[in-house]
Amino acid sequence: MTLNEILTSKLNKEIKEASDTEIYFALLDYVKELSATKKSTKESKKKIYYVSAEFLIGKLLSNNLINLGIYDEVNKLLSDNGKSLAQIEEIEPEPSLGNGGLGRLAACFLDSMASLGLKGDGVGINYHLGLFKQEFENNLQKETPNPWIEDKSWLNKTDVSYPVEFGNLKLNARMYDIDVTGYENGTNKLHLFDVDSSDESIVKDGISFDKTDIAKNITLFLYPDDSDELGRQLRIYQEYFMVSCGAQLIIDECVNRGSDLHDLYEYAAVQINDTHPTMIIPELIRLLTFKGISMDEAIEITSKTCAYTNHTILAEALEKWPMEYLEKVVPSIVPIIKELDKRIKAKYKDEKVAIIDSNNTVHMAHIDIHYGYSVNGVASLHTEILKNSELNHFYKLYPEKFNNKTNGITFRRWLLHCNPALAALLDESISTGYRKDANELEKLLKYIDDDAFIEKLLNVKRENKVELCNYLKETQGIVIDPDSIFDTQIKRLHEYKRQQMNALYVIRKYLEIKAGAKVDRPITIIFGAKAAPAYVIAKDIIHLILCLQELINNDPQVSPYLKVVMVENYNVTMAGKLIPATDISEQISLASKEASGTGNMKFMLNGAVTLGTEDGANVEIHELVGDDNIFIFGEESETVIKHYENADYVSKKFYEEDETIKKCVDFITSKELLKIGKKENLERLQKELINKDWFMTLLDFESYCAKKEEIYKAYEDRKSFANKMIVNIAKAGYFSSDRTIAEYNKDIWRA
Ligand code: 26Q
Repeated sequence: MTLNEILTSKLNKEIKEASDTEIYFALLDYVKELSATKKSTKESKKKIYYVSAEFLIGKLLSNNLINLGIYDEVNKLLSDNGKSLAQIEEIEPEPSLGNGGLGRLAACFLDSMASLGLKGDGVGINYHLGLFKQEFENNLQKETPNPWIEDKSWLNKTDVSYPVEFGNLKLNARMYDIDVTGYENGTNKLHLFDVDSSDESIVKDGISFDKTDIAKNITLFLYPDDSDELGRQLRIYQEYFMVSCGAQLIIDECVNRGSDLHDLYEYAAVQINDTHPTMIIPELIRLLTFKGISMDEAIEITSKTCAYTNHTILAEALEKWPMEYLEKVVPSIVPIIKELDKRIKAKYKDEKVAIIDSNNTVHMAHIDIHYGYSVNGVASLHTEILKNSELNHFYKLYPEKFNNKTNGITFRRWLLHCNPALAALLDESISTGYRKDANELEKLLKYIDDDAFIEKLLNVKRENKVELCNYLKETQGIVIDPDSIFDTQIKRLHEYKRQQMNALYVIRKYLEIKAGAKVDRPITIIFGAKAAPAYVIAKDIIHLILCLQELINNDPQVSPYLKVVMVENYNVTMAGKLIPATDISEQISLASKEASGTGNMKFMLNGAVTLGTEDGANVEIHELVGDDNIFIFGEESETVIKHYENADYVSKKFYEEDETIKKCVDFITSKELLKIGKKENLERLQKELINKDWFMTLLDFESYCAKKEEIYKAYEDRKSFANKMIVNIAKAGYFSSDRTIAEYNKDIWRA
């Protein structure tokens, strides 16, 4: 049957006659049927289980069409019938099953495992409402639920179900599967666990709900507000729910494939994505002993099966649970955690490596490190910091376990799908080999100084900017100039990522323009960020940015030269629109704090030039592109770490001694901003910057502003800037998640 015949028969009418929604559901159906037929190019005894509380998969239709090799055909068929695939994509809801980097990484990894033909499935939770949807009201963030599951969706309901026992209740879990299509390869699965008793109607007034009714709420939200005790306990319910189902699934599948469980590690590799799935270690041990295996052997088998990835060194993000919570919520694994702790205490006297500390708090990462066979960081600087400072005590015990796996991104989504114009230019310039082997992008280097190519590349960028302008005008009513510089910072709102530093630059520029300074070319500074609902200062930073947006964009003296855009509800879909249109990629975290970053890689691949600190994977980008093709500023991680050790950074000194800094910080509570914004929020933020500034914004502010002026100036030499874009694209091959996954497989999984 031709594609036309298939769709027509599913629609029961001609494509021309069908609505976009009908076509979306017909395609959904067809993609599911087709993906079920795809077999992997490889066979192996071992299967990888990537266990993660987050899978930020984004919309799937186009991604699947690309991976199945039918994108062009579908696109053409639809446009021949007067329909637009882009329009149809708008109908698909975005599942927001992740917060940011860690969840998006898990999604890229699933894509790469399938694309490399590895047997590797995801295990997670089927959150009905995922992460909240962000709305702006009175220049403040407001959270609302984001339902994404429709009668027909990418989820396939299965008959697989497992009992999960908590202290005070027993739930019956059901498995739902989403197909993960490989690029010209087989299909893997993302297994998402859920309960039939889940009840969205308990959500009232924004995103608040009864936190005690576990049977109804356990799969409602991703990381519910954990500012209170019940929220934290709900997180433990969720985590155990996920890993108990995962462990039961793994054992069932391995037995079906021939394991006698004594050899489980030959059939399964379990990757623990940050500490959230840590309880899979005691749970596997519990289930193995239940099957008659001795405690000693169960511990050994589990240790040879599980590997741990660390994504953060921020103290507040390292999970520690009071023993009394675990006793209440997950009593069946408490004796095992105590046994694991006892064995460590017998071997090592150092309190710092204990699983249960003297306050009776359980350190989840310590379980992973002692009882997993691999510990990896996500960029070289990050891994070095883990080895030499954060986890140094463990590194001394187990140097052989530590390894680095620099993050990566899937080029299927972050180039082929989001930037078809650039992909087409690459196809015609270096042919299509880069689609399978990202290193072939290096062939682009021969176009340096090639005027004809440069013109085409700049045209692609301009077209993408125009497209974004149209989109922002339609959806948010914001008018921006495609000939301005698009300078973009999109990521979760966190003080260490320093959106506040960028906002202070905006103030500085505004004041300069007000004072009569000339700007050669208009600048558009774009932000996109969600703040955790309970993170007060992060929400104050959003408030400041929104107030600046209102002030500046409505000031006729300034807005022709400077515009601020804060996009609402920043998500994967929005990232796909912003990244191809960006000239300057803001990666300005305080050195040592951003484990890796992956947005930095997406921007680079799409021909944006980085303005950044020597942090996370920026360091590796810098090494690859060289000094001329990146704009680096700020103190380096060693200096920063020393400041923390010596506790000698005093932001107030910078505020008092630097006139420009003082002016910019003072402006936060100027009469202009107070007219627009809320005094309480703006004052709180200002005080925080003057009296604490934990992430040293004022320390780097001068060098940031100077570099920003330098990159804006460099932009004016269009040819030389285009050469920088070329080098960035050409060197991005290293950051393909296919490379990352190949390394995980070679060094850790060995599947
Ligand atoms: C922990 C305890 C209690 C409540 C919440 C959490 C929690 C939730 C989410 C801790 C961490 C996260 C997410 C972390 C994350 O996204 N880290 C990012 O991971 C990316 C992929 O490796 C890196 O590129 C980023 O640098 C890192 O910030």
